[in-house]
Amino acid sequence: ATWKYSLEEAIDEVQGVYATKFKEHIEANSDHSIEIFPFGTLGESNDTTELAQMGAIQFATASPGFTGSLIPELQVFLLPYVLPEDHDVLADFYQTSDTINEMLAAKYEDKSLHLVDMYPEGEVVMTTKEPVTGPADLDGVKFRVMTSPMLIETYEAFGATPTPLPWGEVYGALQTNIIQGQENPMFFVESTKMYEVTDHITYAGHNNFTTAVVANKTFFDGLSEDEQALVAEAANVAYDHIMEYQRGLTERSEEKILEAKPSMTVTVLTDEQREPFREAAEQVKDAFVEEVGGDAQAVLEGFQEDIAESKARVEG
Ligand code: 6CS
Repeated sequence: ATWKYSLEEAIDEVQGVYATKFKEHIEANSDHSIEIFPFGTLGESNDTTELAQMGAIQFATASPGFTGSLIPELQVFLLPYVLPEDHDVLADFYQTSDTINEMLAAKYEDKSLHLVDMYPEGEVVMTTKEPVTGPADLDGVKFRVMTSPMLIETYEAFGATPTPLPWGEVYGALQTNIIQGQENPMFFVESTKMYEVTDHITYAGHNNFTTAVVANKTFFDGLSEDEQALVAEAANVAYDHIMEYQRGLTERSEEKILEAKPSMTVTVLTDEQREPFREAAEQVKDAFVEEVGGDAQAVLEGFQEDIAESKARVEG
């Protein structure tokens, strides 16, 4: 059969590189083929997630920045200063975390989705029209966030005026000054030319962009055991590939941006400058536990334990 697989990004961006590897593995080892639908061909992320829930497509890339509205506990990925910064610790964490692969995976099943894989896409940086060295600089800045409520909570705590928008509206909104800032990994700032409509890049070290690959649950449950194992194996191969692919990607993307626009400023906040953002993060974690309720606290605690274990494994 031909399986349809949607992306929130272009084919040569991180999600597309992952999907291409996944497709190659499935096609080399079965009679199935995969048709990839890059961003813009089937709608915004919320549309493609719905298509996957309905079974109109078999696979979708669905980032928690959007699906946190559907499965509130997923917003743990959006909390500032929770995920580790080290590449190898991150690589270990997504693959070994029981909180992700059991607790959160079960929540996708309740929404007619099967969690195939989750992976990080790179440290998130802020790009703005004015320089940012602390929360005071975000005062009055309409800052675009993805649509999950905890991102609104985060940027409120960071001192900005958060403005949730689907991805397709961001470039135009910056161009027309409806918003004055947004956050994304460096590769995406480069590939989508965010540097054309903002002038300053700031690293605050507050998060890494997480995405998820999901399958329609009825479709996945209907596959044979061998086919299910093949999907899991393709995801493993694609995961290893995308983690290797991302080594040095942030630095290379930064160089390309500075070549295209030498006047762009890039600021890595010092530990001291990060302190007020770290303090603000505490109230966002409290809000996550209180407002999301349910398993939110267990998920956050599970995350912290799983991350500590990954750190010990990688650094030990
Ligand atoms: O900011 C966004 O909405 C987009 N950012 C990335 C890195 N991928 C897809 C997503 O839609």
